[in-house]
Amino acid sequence: MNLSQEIKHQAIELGLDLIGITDASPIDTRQVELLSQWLKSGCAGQMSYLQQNFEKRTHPALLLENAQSVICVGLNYKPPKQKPKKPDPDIPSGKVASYAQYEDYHPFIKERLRKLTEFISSADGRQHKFKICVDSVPLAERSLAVRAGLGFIGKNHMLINPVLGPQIFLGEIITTLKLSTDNPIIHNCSNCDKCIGACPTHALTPDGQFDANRCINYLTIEYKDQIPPELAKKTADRIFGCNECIIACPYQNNAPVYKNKQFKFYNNRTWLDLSRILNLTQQEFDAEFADSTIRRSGLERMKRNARICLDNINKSS
Ligand code: B12
Repeated sequence: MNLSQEIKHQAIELGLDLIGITDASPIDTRQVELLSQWLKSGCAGQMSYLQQNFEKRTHPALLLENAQSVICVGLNYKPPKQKPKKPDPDIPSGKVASYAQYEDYHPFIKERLRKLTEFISSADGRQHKFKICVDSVPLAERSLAVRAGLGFIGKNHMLINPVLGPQIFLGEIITTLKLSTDNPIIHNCSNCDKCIGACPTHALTPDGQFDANRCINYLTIEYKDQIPPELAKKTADRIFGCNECIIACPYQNNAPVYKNKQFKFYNNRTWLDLSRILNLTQQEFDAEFADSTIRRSGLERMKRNARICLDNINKSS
């Protein structure tokens, strides 16, 4: 086994589901252009942090001097089949998107990537530098994952692996170590456009655009103000995030459920009791969601979302 093969073997041993390697060159100019146009057109809404560090986002070597390779990994987060049923209909509840039904994926993946860097250092026996990235580092993660052969970009804008589907978290190790690289998978959605039809707010459009301002994930998690009434109506009983463009994807139907049982799935995070959320104190919220991505939206936004869900539920009954 050469070193790249050993690293791949070790990543799977550590409980990651996908691994591929690409070089540390900038992302394709067409994709740089796509990102730039997307930002200029206002599709990022209030996510002003995306405007910062544009050069770094598109060029991994600007995040680590002398970077040679990027090791890209994926963690399957398709939830278990026996999902808990919606609680008692007399207890109004809000739905949580599948990605947030688990413990926070950021520290989980980072810890495995840290162990992988230790393995690489001991296997290679030389001093190399590493930078671990999971979501929050300014880096075009999907573009690099495509280049490393982890999957293709679907019409729902997700990185889709033909076997594991779209419910995959991404992480990377940028390193000064030169490794042999993988080839991209040649694949696309063909004439399927189920995700576009499934988006409740038309955030995805047939011409391939994605407007975050209309995406329920953005509105319920990132958006700081009152959600415009016509979009608030469409969030229905979703209190945190939305899954529609993902569950509409045929690759999702055939994908296996998550394999790494160390990645903690919470039955009680699939639906949240809305009146309970409205009555939580800051201390209770912090304690309950300390290890959850739900923490990101903050208590005030969760209460705003809960009020919208209650309003929608009352109107529909
Ligand atoms: C901002 C952001 C969001 C925003 C905007 C989403 C979006 N579609 O851009 C909001 C809050 C709405 C969001 C929602 C979600 N997100 Co988010 N998000 C990000 C973040 C931080 C930046 C993404 C970004 O730069 N967007 C701008 C657009 C223009 O860039 P892009 O989508 O990455 O697209 C590039 C490639 O797709 C490529 N490309 C486009 N077309 C093609 C075609 C071909 C052939 C090729 C080769 C490449 C290519 O070019 C684009 C420009 O570089 C990344 C983490 C990161 N650092 O990258 C996570 C990330 C994309 N999100 C993730 C997840 C899980 C989600 C959600 C499922 C749950 C959630 N967190 O709310 C939803 C899914 C919504 C959706 N359908 O995209 C995962 C995606 C994993 C995957 N399998 O794709 C990431 C990678 C985080 C992670 N580390 O796992 N997210």
